[in-house]
Amino acid sequence: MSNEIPNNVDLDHDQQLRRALALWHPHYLDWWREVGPEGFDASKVYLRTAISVSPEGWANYGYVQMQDYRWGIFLAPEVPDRKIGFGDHYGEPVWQQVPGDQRKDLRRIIVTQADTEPASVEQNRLLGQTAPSLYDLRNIFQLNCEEGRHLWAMVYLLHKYFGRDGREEADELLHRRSGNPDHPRILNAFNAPVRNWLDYFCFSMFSDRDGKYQLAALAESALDPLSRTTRFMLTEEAFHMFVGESGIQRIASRAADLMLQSGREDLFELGAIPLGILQKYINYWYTEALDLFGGEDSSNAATYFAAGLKGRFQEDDEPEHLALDQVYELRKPDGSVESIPLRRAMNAVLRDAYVEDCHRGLRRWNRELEHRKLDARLYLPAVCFNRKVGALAGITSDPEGHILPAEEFARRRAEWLPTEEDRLRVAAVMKPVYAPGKIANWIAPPAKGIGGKPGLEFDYVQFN
Ligand code: BYC
Ligand code: FE
Ligand code: FE
Repeated sequence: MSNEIPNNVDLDHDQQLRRALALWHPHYLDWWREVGPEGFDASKVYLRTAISVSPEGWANYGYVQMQDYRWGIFLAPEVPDRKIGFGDHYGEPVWQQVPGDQRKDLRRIIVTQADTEPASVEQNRLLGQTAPSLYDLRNIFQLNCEEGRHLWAMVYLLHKYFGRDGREEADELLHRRSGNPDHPRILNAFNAPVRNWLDYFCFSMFSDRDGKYQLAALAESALDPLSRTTRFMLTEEAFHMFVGESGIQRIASRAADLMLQSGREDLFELGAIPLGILQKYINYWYTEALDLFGGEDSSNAATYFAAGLKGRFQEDDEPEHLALDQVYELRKPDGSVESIPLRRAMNAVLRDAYVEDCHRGLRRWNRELEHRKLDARLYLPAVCFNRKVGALAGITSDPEGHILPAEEFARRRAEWLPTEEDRLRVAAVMKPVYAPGKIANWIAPPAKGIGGKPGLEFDYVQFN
């Protein structure tokens, strides 16, 4: 089996796990065929496959038909003598098995994380039909395969540590469907349609970055196998965020060039994307991602922190690890401040780290505009804008965070968030470009290629 499924969990000697996987694997492949990337079954894609956790095992590039991708199970190397880093069990040895009283919460966290992985593949399903270049086409397929592998990583935990319940959850993960009203994915943003490449780049920038922060919080977990599997997933996540961040940067850079050349702002007429439209997509996906952190005041978050299940981003850097007798001050747009006991505010604490990280990306995009001496700037909306989950849900405000009467918000919504007309105009410029050396008009070429290959002059995908 280890020939088929690359792993460092000694699959060959784990009969129980082999049995569970032998039943699940064919269903996974059915799921991939049904809702994975559409229309490229016969194509060969220049992909990277993880075959071990060492740096060499990583740089494994070659042409693969996606359904033959070798999805594997990898844990980051064990940290000897690792101790629990926060919460009520601070300083105790980490757990190699799931304690009975933590079973329910751990299962829920793992299932929630797991559910996002196949959801994202389903959301991207049709994008191969309109890729701006072979480079971009290859990258989306790389992300799809790795999100598939992330599902494997979580299913490994369910199969290995949660017995029959775990096997049932693993089956359910292949039955829910993104956007299906009867059987939706668990978190809102993973049911939102990703209709075009602007959605997709924003999704990779903002939703995959939520992935980075959630995985980092789980990498702190007292459950050592969860910590090790999420730590390895994080090494893959870096590329996902790169795809999103550099994708938006390339769109901004192309828009800036065309604005300078033409002296116009409505770039749709030139077959490209106006900055104002890019901004609306940023507003939408950024605020969807803020909702992914859950409520600012959350008893679940407090329970997870106390029990040692989910820590803060880089918990080691915190001055202390109990988070007792402290408060988090949540600023509301009406000027009021809500004091939340720190443990209950862990979702907000994690979200704040995330927001800071997003601003780093924003500064890079704006540098493209500054360099060209354009006055226009992109921005990230206030955290109270367009929220559906948590303490700020339902507040109507403009992107700067000024409260508006609900009617005014409804009237002006189209200034700030994508409309059906915007989507149609975006769709109209997104014609596929599938020839080496060529790229669509609405995006700048990548700064460099993949695996030492050139950015554009390489057939990253071979059609058969
Ligand atoms: N949508 O106490 P609350 C990734 C529910 S992305 C719908 O405020 P809590 C990836 C919640 O379940 C990373 N429902 O928050 C990216 C609860 O329900 P009940 C994904 C939501 O429990 C791109 C209620 O509201 N990883 O990997 O602390 C491509 C009150 O909840 C939402 C994780 O999320 C929502 N947005 O939940 C591929 C890590 N938010 O109990 C992959 C695992 C909350 O009232 N998840 N609810 O029925 C968790 O750690 C936590 O469950 C949450 C916050 C972060 C989701
Ligand atoms: Fe993932
Ligand atoms: Fe990802």
